[in-house]
Amino acid sequence: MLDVVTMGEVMVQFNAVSNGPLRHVTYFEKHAAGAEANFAIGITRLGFKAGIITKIRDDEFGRYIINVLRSEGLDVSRIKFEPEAPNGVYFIQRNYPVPGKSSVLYYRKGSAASKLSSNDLDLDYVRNAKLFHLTGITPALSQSCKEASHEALKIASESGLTISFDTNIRLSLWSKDDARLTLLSMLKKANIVLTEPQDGEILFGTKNPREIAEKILHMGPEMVVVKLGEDGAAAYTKKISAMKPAFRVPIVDVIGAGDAFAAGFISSILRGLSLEEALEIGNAAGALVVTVRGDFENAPSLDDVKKFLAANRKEIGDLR
Ligand code: KDG
Repeated sequence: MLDVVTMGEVMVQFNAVSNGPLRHVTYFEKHAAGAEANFAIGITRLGFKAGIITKIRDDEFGRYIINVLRSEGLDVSRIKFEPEAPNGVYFIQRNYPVPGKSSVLYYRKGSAASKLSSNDLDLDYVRNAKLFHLTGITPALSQSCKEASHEALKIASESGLTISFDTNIRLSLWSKDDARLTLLSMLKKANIVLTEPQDGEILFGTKNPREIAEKILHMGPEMVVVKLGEDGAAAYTKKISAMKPAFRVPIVDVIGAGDAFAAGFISSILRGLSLEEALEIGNAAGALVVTVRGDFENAPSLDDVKKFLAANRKEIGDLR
């Protein structure tokens, strides 16, 4: 039985080897990535069993993606093949025009994963897990992906799974209005919501972490985390809140940090750790990921987290 099931697109990522505008980049490094897969790999490395529902085309890139997921220990048995549509790819430009930031250029419209529909959902596969994780990227991919997302959330909620939802609004995939309408209806079903100030502004008209958290807690979820990038992260329940600063590390590529954070935070909550401990472990996972190219390659094991925290002289109790 799986601990975690997620659903989303896994793409081939071409990450610029040198910094600067893509028109001047000659070499790219190949990776497999996607917010939900990054999360699933992150939480697998932290000791949980995870599987992903997606669609890929069975070609060289598709085989590469499956090999990566399988070698990371993910359950790939619910990945379906899509004969017609291509696998999504994207390029990453690093440290330009804002040093310390990366930007993405997608080639994914009409991709194999965007063909995912409710018919591709193995309902028992979802029902039998403990946690279902979704992000705002999957419902943005197509109408059929939006319907499949609603359906998966419904099944997970009716079956009593814990649902974690990362708003992850990508405005190159849909409009602000579509994102707001869709995500507000989805967030109600979640137990743990992860978000960030820019998404809060789109959803609730405020970038203030506490105000965002209050709005979401009012809708039903029990826990809200606001990711604050280089300022760390804050977590809220109706009764308590906590805030932890980010660790200072050399930044190579920030893409994937939020997913690693989510894996670190949620795995810690599943283990029964406190909000402070969960935030610190999430921050550690996010910090490690930004020091290399690729979204999950530096996602830590529990042992690596302990070593990282010890080296960074942060105090933490036993990682249960
Ligand atoms: O969170 C990282 C993702 O944004 C990146 O891997 C690409 O999945 C991706 C997306 O859709 O933006």
